Amino acid sequence: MNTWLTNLGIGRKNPGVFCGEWRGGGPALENVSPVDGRPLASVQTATEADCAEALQRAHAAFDRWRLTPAPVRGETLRRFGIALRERKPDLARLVSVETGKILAEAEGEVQEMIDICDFAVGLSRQLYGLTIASERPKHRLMEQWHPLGVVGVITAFNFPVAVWAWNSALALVCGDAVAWKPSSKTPLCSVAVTRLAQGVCAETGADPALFTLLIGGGKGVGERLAADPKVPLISATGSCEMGLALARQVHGRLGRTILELGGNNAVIVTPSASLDLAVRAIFFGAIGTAGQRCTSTRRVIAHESILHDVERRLRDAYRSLRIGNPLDARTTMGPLIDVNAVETMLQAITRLKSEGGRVLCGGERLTGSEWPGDCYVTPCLAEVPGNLPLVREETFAPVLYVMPYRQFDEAIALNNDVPQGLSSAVFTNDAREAEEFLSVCGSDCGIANVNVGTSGAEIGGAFGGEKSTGGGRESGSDAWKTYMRRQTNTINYSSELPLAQGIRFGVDA
Ligand code: UN1
Repeated sequence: MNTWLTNLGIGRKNPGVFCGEWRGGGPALENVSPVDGRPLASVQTATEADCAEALQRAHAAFDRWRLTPAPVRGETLRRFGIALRERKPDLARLVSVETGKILAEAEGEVQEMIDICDFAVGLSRQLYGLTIASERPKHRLMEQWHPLGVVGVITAFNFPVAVWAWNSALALVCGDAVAWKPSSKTPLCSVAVTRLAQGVCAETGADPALFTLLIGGGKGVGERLAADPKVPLISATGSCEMGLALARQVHGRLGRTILELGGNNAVIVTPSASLDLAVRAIFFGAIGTAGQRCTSTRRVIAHESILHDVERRLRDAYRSLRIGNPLDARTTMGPLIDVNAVETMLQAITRLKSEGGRVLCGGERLTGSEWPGDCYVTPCLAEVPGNLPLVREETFAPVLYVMPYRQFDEAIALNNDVPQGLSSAVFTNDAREAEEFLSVCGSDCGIANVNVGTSGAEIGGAFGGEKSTGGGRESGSDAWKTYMRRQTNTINYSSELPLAQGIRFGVDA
């Protein structure tokens, strides 16, 4: 085993369930790296008995944790942030090897975890409720925020640690316990992060079962969490299909969800835009994480007068791109997550041609000793006349569609005319266009940027999208409120019992 893996507590065989102790009696998951197709390590999945025991311990941990003052809870997150800073290089390496994203982006992902820990520490002293003017004399009306319970967090392969951290850091300072079901494509990242958390709990005295981990091979663990009435909130990241099935189950028992599902993110490039900035942002948005971010740029809506210029610049950038081992500092794009992802991409390109799209470059599988393991592709740049049926779908791969517009209204309509509503951007130096894009009749997405690309959001803002993206908000701003229950309190310190709305009831009416 490599030392950097042993430093993270990863062995050849790993238990995949943590609830204060490590266990996992289910079948082993053999994890293969997309970097070279070689097995990394195996992880023992959760059985039904493991899930039951782990959730029971998480509930017991919650019962005590909710009584711990929030700023004291914050101390565990502060120490977790320090542990992450210390382990950043090794953890980033693991993220890179397990997902195939380049090291620079993997480091950025670990940095997102550190940032949200810092945010959570501050938040632990700011879980404010309002005091509201009562209409009755000598009455006080106020609201309090109380912890919710055990929160289920289901994460995807593309951000195997950061999205868990957005949810968990907030949930934990809010007084909740977390039960995490990571993607079965990235189990080792979750084991490494949970081991770090376990160490932090040993320092602070927090119950390690607050950081419960349940690795499952198929849908089992997710469905178990979704069906459990004692899990009041499930935060899930993944495809729209997964989110819809999960929502049916959780909402069917009137549970709460935070859904962060598919995106179909467009960049509008106007005639006044700096094409240099626009093309750099599009390039990062479309190629970053090999087009496997939910915020990836999938569509470019360029004014017809500059369309060919934008295409030429993008084609130049695509052609000079270095594809290969994500650990090599010269690499800009690593492999896709697995062979299935490559097949899906190639099928989408075949369909694109049959629907009337034109491939400008790329879209091929790379073979040869430089690209072992069958997961490397060249990113595809294509021109389309508009939102073709395929373009309206999210293909989770580096495929970028460029389409023309004439009037700015038409560009906004194209931006909005897809089922998803996560992220969007306009590149313009025209203040009216920028304001129009951000206005009530502008972009309908949860994220709308001016002269900033669609991906790479900071943790300080609320993150999430509208329509079939699911409507959830995670990370910054006041997203913490979803992890708590709001209680409205009216306190009477008079010797009368006045009723609201001035109602006189029963007495000398
Ligand atoms: C995701 O792809 O699920 O804004 C999250 C971004 C990152 C997070 C992406 N900060 O691109």
